[in-house]
Amino acid sequence: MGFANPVTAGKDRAATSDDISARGRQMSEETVPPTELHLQTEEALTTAGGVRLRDTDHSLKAGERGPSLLQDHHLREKITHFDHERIPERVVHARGAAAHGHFVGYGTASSLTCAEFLGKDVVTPVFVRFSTVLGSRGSADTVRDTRGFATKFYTAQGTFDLVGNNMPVFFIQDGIKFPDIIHAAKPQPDREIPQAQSAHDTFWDFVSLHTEAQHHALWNMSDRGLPRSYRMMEGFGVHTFRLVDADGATTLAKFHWKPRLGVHGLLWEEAQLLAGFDPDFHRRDLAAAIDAGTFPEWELGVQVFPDSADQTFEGIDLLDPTKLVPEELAPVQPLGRMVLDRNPANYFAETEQVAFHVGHLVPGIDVTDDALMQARLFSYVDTQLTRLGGPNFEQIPINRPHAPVNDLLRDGMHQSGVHTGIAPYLPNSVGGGCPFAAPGAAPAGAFVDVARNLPSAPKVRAASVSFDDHFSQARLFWLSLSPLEQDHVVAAYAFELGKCTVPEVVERQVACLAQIDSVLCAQVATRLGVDTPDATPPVDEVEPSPALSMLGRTWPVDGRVVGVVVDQSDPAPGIDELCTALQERSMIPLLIGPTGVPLPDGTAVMRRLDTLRSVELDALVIAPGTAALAADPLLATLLAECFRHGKVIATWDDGSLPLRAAGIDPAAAGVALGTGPEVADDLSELLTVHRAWDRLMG
Ligand code: HDE
Repeated sequence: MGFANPVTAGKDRAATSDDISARGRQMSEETVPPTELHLQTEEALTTAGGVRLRDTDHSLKAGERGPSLLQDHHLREKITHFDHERIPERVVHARGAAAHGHFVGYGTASSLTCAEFLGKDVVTPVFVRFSTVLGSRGSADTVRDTRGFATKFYTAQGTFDLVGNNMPVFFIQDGIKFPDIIHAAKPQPDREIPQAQSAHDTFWDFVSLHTEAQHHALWNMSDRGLPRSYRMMEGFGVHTFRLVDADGATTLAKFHWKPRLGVHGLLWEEAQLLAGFDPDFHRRDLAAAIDAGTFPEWELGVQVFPDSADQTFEGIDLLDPTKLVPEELAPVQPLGRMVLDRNPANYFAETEQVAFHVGHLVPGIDVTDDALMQARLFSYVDTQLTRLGGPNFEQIPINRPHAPVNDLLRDGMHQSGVHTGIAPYLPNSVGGGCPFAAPGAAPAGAFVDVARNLPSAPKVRAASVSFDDHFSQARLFWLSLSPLEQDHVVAAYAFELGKCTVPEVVERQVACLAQIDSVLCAQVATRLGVDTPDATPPVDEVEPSPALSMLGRTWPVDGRVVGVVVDQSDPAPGIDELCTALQERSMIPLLIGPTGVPLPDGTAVMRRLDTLRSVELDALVIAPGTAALAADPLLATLLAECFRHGKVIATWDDGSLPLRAAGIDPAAAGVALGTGPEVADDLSELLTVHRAWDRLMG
């Protein structure tokens, strides 16, 4: 009699008890137990101790009607394990999604750093976790927030973690303020409201009092706070790092990730709708793009600056993480390319248990004295002790270095290594003196902390006067945005401050806006119905940095989702050709119909008009044969939303009838009327700028 596993039984044949016994013998003969447990590949259900189970559906009871017996060790094991399935979520960045991939160096960094993974054609596996900052694990993806962009490079010289964000500046100049900004931004402690957003009194109370946060807050109010996709975000190391070349010469550097697909945002209304319609929008988008083979890609680059005694560049203090260096002053030099091409197999094991640490540095990359970075060097190990249950979190598979590990760390909670030898200390003689510290610095040798002379200075709790300027770069960012992006910023401030209930907080923040720009301040104040204050002292003039605007360039359309509306009752020819044309251009067609019935050729219709909103799409095509849908209010809503959100809309033949019925001008910007499925060409051309911006500008 075989073990009837309902999952596999129908596919092949049920395993026989002989098969299972043979496998059991084989496993017991293996000297090392398998490391990948519970793959659901074995036929027989077992306890955690590997003993086969006959029944996991009924407790052991005194008679069929109970009561249950304390003796039931299987019940207790199952429930106890379940009771402890959750681990503490991250204090910040709890909500995330991740992917595996690889990084290939261009070899362009050799004059800057001896880090081997940046060498020409060196391929390094990576794991990247993207995240929001404020929300809990179950919060929505599309909230207005900073996004984390953390990359683990499993290099041959050990693990390097670049734990950055999608914005180049940070709220605070010194890590000692981190608990304050996070307490202010997280839900208010009395009622734990609001979830995952900064639109509340305590956040604006803090940033209006602690004005070094104004620059980062402005980035949050811009479209950067609402990424269209993780695939379409820039990444920034934020801090200035110190690179060390093979001769020990040093350079200061800021890391940048540039997405191949460009930087794009959602509209605020889209983000809000998505929080209800698809709270997993970014998570799903990343996984779906990888499944579809349209692998997300970024180029890693650096801005470099001389390692001068004062650590400033063009008057910008490089140790102040609330400041960026405009690319016009220091261009980003490409170092290599990263591709994400594999989704995690298990969210908990990989995405949840991954532990990044800014102290994971490799030879050739060192930190600077930035007081924000210095505090992070402490925090990232400390936090894992609670979150991952002790000091052995580096042994969890996703965290294991790919370089050989030969440390002297022993024992502790969740130790999974079986260390041999009797001398886990140095110096020793009974262990042959092993392991030896590597002689000399990289490349042949070890990581060596860069020796720097410290200025003679008193021990103080203070910041340098160069940190006192809190507004000029916020102004620089504001002036660098296009008028449409500026409109979005005004609307964002008006929304957020409109949610505040304490008038003094609103007034103080509006006064801060006056220090950034009088137009910004006046527009927000007018919307809020409060007075417009003057800037005191008057604002300084600054040069804008056009590179900071997200508009004005064209980008590949890979992985863009194009809805194709069809009517299964009367499908016209050409739908197939259209979908093929979209796929050939690396876009993802999503067939939408009034019902879930497949097309006559068996092609599945993935969405019904009553289960879809425009927010899921980047563009919409109305195929021919849909004239009968012209009166369908659901299609009218879909079209109106697509139009209002500046989405590209295309039709051919009588596909334009629903468009006209919805009152949309076929001559409007971003609308393509074709004569056949070749309309995919016009559509992809229009999509290269992301949206029909002219339509949105009215
Ligand atoms: Fe973090 N940060 N952070 N942070 N951070 C964490 O580490 C912290 C800062 C960033 O996907 C925590 O493992 C302090 C700047 C990302 O797992 C924690 C300070 C930047 C992630 C922590 C900062 C970041 C974290 C939470 C001020 C951008 C998610 C759980 C000194 C350059 C990583 C954890 C992931 C996560 C502390 C400032 C980015 C608590 C104390 C600046 C992307 O250790």
